[in-house]
Amino acid sequence: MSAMASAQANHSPIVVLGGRAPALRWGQGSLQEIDHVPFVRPLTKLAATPESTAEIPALLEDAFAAASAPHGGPAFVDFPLDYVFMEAAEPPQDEDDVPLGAPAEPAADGSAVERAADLLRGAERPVIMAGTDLYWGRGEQELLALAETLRIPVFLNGLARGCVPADNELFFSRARSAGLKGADVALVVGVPMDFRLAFGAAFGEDTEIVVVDSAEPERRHPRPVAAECYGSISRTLAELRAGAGGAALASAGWIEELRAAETERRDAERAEFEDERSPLHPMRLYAELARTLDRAAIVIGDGGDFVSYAGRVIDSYRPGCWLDPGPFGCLGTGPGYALAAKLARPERQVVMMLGDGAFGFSGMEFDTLVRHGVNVVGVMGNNGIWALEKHPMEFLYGYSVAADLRPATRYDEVVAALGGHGELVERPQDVAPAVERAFASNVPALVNVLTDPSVVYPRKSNLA
Ligand SMILES: Cc1ncc(C[n+]2csc(CCOP(=O)(O)OP(=O)(O)O)c2C)c(N)n1
Ligand SMILES: [Mg+2]
Repeated sequence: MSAMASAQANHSPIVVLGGRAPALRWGQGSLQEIDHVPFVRPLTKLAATPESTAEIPALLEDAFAAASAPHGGPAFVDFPLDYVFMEAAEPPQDEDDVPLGAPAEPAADGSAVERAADLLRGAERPVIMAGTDLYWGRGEQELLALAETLRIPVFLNGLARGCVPADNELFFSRARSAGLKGADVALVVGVPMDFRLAFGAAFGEDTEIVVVDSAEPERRHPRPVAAECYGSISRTLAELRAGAGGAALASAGWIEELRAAETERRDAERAEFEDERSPLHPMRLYAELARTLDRAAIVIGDGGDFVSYAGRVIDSYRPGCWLDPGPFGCLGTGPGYALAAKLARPERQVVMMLGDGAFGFSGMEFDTLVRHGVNVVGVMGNNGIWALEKHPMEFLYGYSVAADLRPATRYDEVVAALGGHGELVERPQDVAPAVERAFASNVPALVNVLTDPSVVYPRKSNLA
């Protein structure tokens, strides 16, 4: 159910198949006789049980269609044991069937797109803030074309990270608050104005908001918006590019201003990247790690503050290269994501950034990785605490409860005992060589890096 809730919040199209006590004996007390459907219904776009063997194929087609229609999400079907062992005729094949996972997407309303294009044409401080549905809508090429043709700075979150390469001159991350606050027109693409965008307050009071998404929003927008374009994201972006004049806006000064802010923030981080302490500052760990990652590395985050740091400083260059728990924020997703990512892209580096707390939720999945020979490298920021819980408690109450783990626990030895490769790292200069050895080990690996529990993450986001 946690996986389904995470998929719901991330708009991940997945179909979950369940077993179920036999229909023939329903109500008589079979083993595990429980109706799953009402439990999972609030988490899914479709949750159903077939009423006969013959119904199974059509119901599964419905489940795949529901899961992949925008906004994507989970669907659930469970199968009564007796129906699975019975037979039914093959249903006739429908010639017009759309292939699974590729529903035809309608175009957005033309007058809304026109209104949006008009706003853009007059913009001098435009920004693009794009998120997860851009990725699912395969809109990255049109986004890049729009940004580069009109000269619009781009900020990305969620699964959209990497849809504009981190070294593109129009990509910004550290300048985000200046960029969103100072924008005259903001294209908000494939991302809801939820807590990650301060419920709309991340933008300036006078910023004109243009919403572009694959489908109507699930929640009301928290502030008035100037235009709403729902339909094929890539088509809308192409139409906006043409409609706004197909040439550079008067944004050169604005881009320069944001680049200066970006550079200033990056320069200010340098001291932390070079921090010499042992146990390590998490930022130093990421600086060291950056030496060993390929451009196409898939980085997965599972943890608290350790992953917040990763989200700030890890650069993505291709779509699908950054996976984190997303807005549902459920710990323990890392090993499952890593297993799937490495199976799908065996030639790529797949690296899991793990908090020691997160390891407690699904660290045993290293056993799964070992048994299936899936060579994922975990890099742990082991600070001996649940920092994201402990530090806020100390700030609010002056003390903390139940947020301490055992200091310097040898999770690397746990992974070695399960048949993987494990290393303990206590000094900054030992990180990169240990990660190199982990990649070379050809088994699932954990580099257990001791990090400083006194480092408090500079948190200011409004979660609630
Ligand atoms: C399943 C689940 N349980 C509890 C939480 C609340 N929670 C958020 S962060 C965190 C601690 C994470 O600790 P760790 O992975 O060590 O990261 P750190 O903050 O220490 O860097 C907890 C318990 C959660 N997000 N998900
Ligand atoms: Mg921790």
